[in-house]
Amino acid sequence: MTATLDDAAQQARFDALIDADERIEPRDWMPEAYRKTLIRQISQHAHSEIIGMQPEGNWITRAPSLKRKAILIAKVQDEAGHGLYLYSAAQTLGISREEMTRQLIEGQARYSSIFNYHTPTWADMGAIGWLVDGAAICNQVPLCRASYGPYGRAMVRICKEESFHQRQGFEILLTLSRGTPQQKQMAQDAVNRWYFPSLMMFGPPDDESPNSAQSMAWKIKRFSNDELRQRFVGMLQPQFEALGLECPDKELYFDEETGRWVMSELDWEEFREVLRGNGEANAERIRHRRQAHDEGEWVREAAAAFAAKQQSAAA
Ligand code: BYC
Repeated sequence: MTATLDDAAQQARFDALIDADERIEPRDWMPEAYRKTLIRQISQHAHSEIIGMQPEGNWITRAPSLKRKAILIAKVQDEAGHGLYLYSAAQTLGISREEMTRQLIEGQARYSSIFNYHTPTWADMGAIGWLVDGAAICNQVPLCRASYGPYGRAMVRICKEESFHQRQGFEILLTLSRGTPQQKQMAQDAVNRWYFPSLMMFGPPDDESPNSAQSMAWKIKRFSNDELRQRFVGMLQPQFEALGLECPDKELYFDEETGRWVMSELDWEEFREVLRGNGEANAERIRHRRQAHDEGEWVREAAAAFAAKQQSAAA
């Protein structure tokens, strides 16, 4: 029936589904701009998961115990899984996995700014789990209700795994904080390095966020960048206390009148530089990803040959 509807009627049906909080599925008609926005956000999200494996992967061989090593391997594997669910969700919109990979390894695609920072100490694994996965959960729980079905459904499982990731990060920091004075200092230093960049994960301030209004109207995003940043800052404060660590933002206070956290100005110039490719680890991340892609070529060839063999055997 959909095929016989003219453009205006199709648009009206799409709008009605969005208004009713129903899901748009791959078979449904959708405006071209909605499709493009989803491909942009979902592919960026997938790339973030895949590039996000690197800062932690860097510590697998150096984790301080067998237990920590096993947990870290499992976490990094989960991130690969998240990348794969998300690439699959993006593929339902008509872009191929090869094209998304090409955009990433040729440096044309965005991925989260946060993965362009180095991880010099073990405490960085704690800070990434607590702050980076914590920010990710805050941003991603509302995405479970995103209007596009395959994206929302992928997010449900991802969020469950992210909760485990966040707790393991918190627990690493708690152990260090209760350890020797040097270990506690190492935890504080890592938190000092990751706190402000993790707040920038939510994206630019609302008045400089060109995509937010339309994405919210389409119910892809449910809250603005600043709203989620506020929520995250509020969530963290009792956790700082439980950890016995200090919040690096010395100017932070809660304004009872407005009901909002007033924080020091984030370094948006640093954010823009990272987005331009000039962060401390941008070049290394892409070089590493390209190398892994090249080295994996024989695996892709073998998998394709095996699939072809199975298909001809079944025919
Ligand atoms: N980094 O209009 P705006 C994880 C770009 S991985 C880089 O507000 P939008 C994990 C933005 O793309 C989780 N770029 O955009 C993995 C846009 O540029 P384009 C990653 C950013 O889309 C491993 C421009 O700035 N999470 O958890 O409405 C280990 C203007 O922004 C960033 C996601 O991907 C940034 N931080 O809102 C551990 C969540 N912020 O595309 C953990 C899904 C903004 O116009 N994505 N930009 O050239 C989203 O929720 C939204 O896309 C954003 C941005 C909130 C990020």
